[in-house]
Amino acid sequence: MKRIPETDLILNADGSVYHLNLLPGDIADMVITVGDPDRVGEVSKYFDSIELKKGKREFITHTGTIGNKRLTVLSTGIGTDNIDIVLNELDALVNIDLKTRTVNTDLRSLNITRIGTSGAIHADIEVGSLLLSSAAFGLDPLMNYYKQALNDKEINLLNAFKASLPKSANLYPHIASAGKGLLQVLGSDEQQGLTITAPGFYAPQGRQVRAEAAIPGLMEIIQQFSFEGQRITNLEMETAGIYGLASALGHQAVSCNVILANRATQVFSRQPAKIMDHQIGRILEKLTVIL
Ligand code: R1P
Repeated sequence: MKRIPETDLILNADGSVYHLNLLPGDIADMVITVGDPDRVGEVSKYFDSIELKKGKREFITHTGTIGNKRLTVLSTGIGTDNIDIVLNELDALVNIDLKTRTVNTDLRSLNITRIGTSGAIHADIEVGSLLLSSAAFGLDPLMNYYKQALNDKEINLLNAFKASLPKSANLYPHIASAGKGLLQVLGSDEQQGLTITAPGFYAPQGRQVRAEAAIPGLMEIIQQFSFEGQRITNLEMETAGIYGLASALGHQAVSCNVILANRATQVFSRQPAKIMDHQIGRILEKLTVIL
């Protein structure tokens, strides 16, 4: 069996994966990712017990239980460059024998739920609400480096999105979808939509502060996009990478966007921490039912 070289999968002296600093037994099959390292404790405060707290750089991990269900919450920091690290190292923890450096014959599938913040782009999507991404368009480059197996629905949606972009924009979008089973459980009664994952916060999300934007009208273009009754609902910075790599590696992922801003009405939440706490509680309740 093919041995993965030391420089392709780097391990620390204690055998833990390089960036996450975790050993195989440290994570549960139910993983919650958050962007902000401070949000890890905001999730794990709902755990009945915490068995492990580890971290390195922006990657903070708590593993514990709610009732007799085991779950892990870990921070990814911002952006899909970090998602590349997090998803590959999480997968290595469950699907690679780190001693022999070979891929296990029985592959495990993780349930990965992102609890992140996001901005809505239509006036009718309320600040404070939760929105689950049924699929995401990545304007970031991550999935241009991995082979994807897209279905016809995804190909048609991606082609329609590409056609809506101005030729001069020089964008190479990709698409990836939520894990069907997990989306059904978490999202059957929740607001859903198409998410854009941007490679930045300001001009890449159509914001104008001081530096001049190279793609004028980016916000209007994505607001106007519509394909077979589907519209783009929100912007953030991780979902397309999580969905793309989860699909490529055989994991289920759903991105739960807590809407803190509405870009159409230009409103930002007055109580972001309270809203986040409320939505964390709701999501955990659903996850512990399905665990
Ligand atoms: C930008 O402020 C960050 O907030 C959103 C974006 O995706 C980006 O990571 O998510 P988090 O609040 O989970 O970090």
